[in-house]
Amino acid sequence: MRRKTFIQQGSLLASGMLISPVLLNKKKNATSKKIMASFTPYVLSTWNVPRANEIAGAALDRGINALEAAVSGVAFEESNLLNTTVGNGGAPDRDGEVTLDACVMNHKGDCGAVLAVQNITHVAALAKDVMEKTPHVILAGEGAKKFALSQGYTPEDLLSPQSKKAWKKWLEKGNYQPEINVENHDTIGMLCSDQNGHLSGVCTTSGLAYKMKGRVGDSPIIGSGLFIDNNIGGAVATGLGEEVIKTVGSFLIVELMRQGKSPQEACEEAIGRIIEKQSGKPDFHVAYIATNKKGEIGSYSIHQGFSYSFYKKNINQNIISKSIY
Ligand code: SD4
Repeated sequence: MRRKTFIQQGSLLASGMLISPVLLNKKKNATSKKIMASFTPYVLSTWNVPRANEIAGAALDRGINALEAAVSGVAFEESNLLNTTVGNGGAPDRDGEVTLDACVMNHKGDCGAVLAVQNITHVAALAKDVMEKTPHVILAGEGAKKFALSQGYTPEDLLSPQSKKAWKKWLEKGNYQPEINVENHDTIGMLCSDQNGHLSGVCTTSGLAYKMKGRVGDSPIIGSGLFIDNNIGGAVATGLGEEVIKTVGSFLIVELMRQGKSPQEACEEAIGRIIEKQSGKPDFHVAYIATNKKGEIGSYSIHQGFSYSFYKKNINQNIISKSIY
């Protein structure tokens, strides 16, 4: 387990489980003071992404809202050329083109998504822009890129030398096999709870390595790769997207929590729904993380090897998930 603690100058807001009324919101011409409770923020992310988690957590501790914090956290990995499953440097499709998928969902139930976008690194921010600046929820392919350029995003060649080399090697055999194992995934799903106790989430990925051109997985599909209901909780998925889509995994988890299951129980049942359709041990991987409004968290995966990152009160941890096999 990797555990990293970092110290920040005593932020009153970041200390304490639930600091009862500390934020005084003075309104113009108002004689009474509006009192708001401040909740301890936290960040829950798929995989071992300490820096992304820290960035989002520190933003939340400064009072940034959950969605802004999540988008800023995942942006670090989207720019990280060494991460071959997210953003710039992500593994390409069979034709050698990097196409990215992302979605966001906030505490109001608003959402935005971009599918199969080329040449734009920060697709989580782009999904947020779709949500906030268009009347739509989803933009795909060329249309998403055109929108990004209209918003001032800089076009980039996303095929890093490292990813190009790996793709060329794959081409030597060129077997199309939708296999997700520990080496070829790291989709970042991030759930943030802010000082108002509002939940938001983000999911960003380059998808399945060497996928068919035009293939889109679960990650940008609201309800599959990500779902938030601010009254109940949130969930996010990683792994073989086809299996997550078939069971509408993240929505399922939130609905199970609505029925009274803990985040852990809900993740386990959602994995169970995938497994019950298989004969024997599947060779693909799926994992979920979830949180509820009480601040409880859970995670479950099909195979060993999945871990999640959890930040709260300046403590950033990487925790090994429970799994069926
Ligand atoms: C997909 N779910 O495109 C993504 C891949 C993934 O970690 O999660 N990788 O199917």
